[in-house]
Amino acid sequence: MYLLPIALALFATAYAAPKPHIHKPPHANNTAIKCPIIFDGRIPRNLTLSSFDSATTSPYNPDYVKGENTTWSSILLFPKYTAPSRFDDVKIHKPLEVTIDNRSLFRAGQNLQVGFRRAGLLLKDDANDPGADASDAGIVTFHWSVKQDAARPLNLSHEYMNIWHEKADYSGNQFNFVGGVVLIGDGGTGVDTKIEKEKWRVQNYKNEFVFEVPIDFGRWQNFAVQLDYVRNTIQVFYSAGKAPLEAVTEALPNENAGGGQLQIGVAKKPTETKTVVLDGYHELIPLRGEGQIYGGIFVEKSDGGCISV
Ligand SMILES: *[C@@H]1O[C@H](CO)[C@@H](O)[C@H](O)[C@H]1NC(C)=O
Ligand SMILES: *[C@@H]1O[C@H](CO)[C@@H](O)[C@H](O)[C@H]1NC(C)=O
Ligand SMILES: *[C@@H]1O[C@H](CO)[C@@H](O)[C@H](O)[C@H]1NC(C)=O
Ligand SMILES: *[C@@H]1O[C@H](CO)[C@@H](O)[C@H](O)[C@H]1NC(C)=O
Ligand SMILES: CC(=O)N[C@H]1CO[C@H](CO)[C@@H](O)[C@@H]1O
Repeated sequence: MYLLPIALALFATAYAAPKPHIHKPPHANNTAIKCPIIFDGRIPRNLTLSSFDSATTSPYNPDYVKGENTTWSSILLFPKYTAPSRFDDVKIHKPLEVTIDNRSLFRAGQNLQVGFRRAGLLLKDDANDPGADASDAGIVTFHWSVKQDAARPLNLSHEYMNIWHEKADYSGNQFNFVGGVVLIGDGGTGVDTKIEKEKWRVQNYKNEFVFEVPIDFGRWQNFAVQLDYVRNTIQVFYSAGKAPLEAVTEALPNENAGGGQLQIGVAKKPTETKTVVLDGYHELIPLRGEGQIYGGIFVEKSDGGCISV
């Protein structure tokens, strides 16, 4: 077992906190989205891969969180045969795939952090400082949809932490969205069985599983996590395919303080590890060899109980 807070803190040193500027929320009501959008991470159809290398054209921060000497245009893909997800407007948006390979490495000082492979998108206007943007106050719902790429499968014998909201001081996360065999030190069993590994799970701030569902290798799976910063609760919503989301937990007690940023992408942890960050086993991943397809990424204002389902 390793000490989780240390592991997470080191994990976070993969990048320095960016200082984005705050825009007015965009407006889009031609989908199932019904509440004011704080951040829109959906991908306009006219974006090219190189759009993600520039802050003027990318919905995401072009500089973080990616391996040394790589560009987003060499990490991302547009899946050719994947229809847009529930909260994407088929006329306007398209899916995006985040990939990892052996370039997905970070350095802390002199040390290469060989324990994990990561490519992580940050919404361009999502400031790290607590209270610096509207996604850290009131009631906020974080939405994303995932689909699996049969040509670039994740190796679910490993733990994948693909979405999380990380506190501004990197001392912990308000929630995580994880797949695969979750390491013992992260609240999992570490047991590599088919049932155990082929699951998505949402973890609360203590890494306790509050929701789990089998990974669907055919359809989109749509997730939403609602944080109530006033009452300090977390509630999870879910659906598969085009179906409306349903609440799959109550509003459960959680520790939501600390601000921070939504992290979106692929973070593959090692097996046979003590530190997660600096040691452990990884097989060699071919160039863009593993991928996670995303759609419908947005953050909405849920004050007064508003939620898009
Ligand atoms: C995509 O289209 C929008 C709306 O027409 C336009 O504002 C934007 O500049 C275009 N982006 C690119 C990268 O062409
Ligand atoms: C990135 O490029 C620098 C300069 O060429 C090189 O020293 C470094 O080893 C490269 N990093 C990786 C992970 O390949
Ligand atoms: C990644 O693997 C390729 C061979 O597939 C190798 O040429 C390259 O040096 C490796 N890069 C790193 C950063 O390990
Ligand atoms: C998947 O990961 C396990 C655990 O690290 C490893 O033993 C296995 O070889 C990997 N599978 C592939 C196809 O790389
Ligand atoms: C982003 C946006 O314009 N949201 C609006 C969508 O429509 C509902 C009412 O149906 C408004 O309350 C939202 O502000």
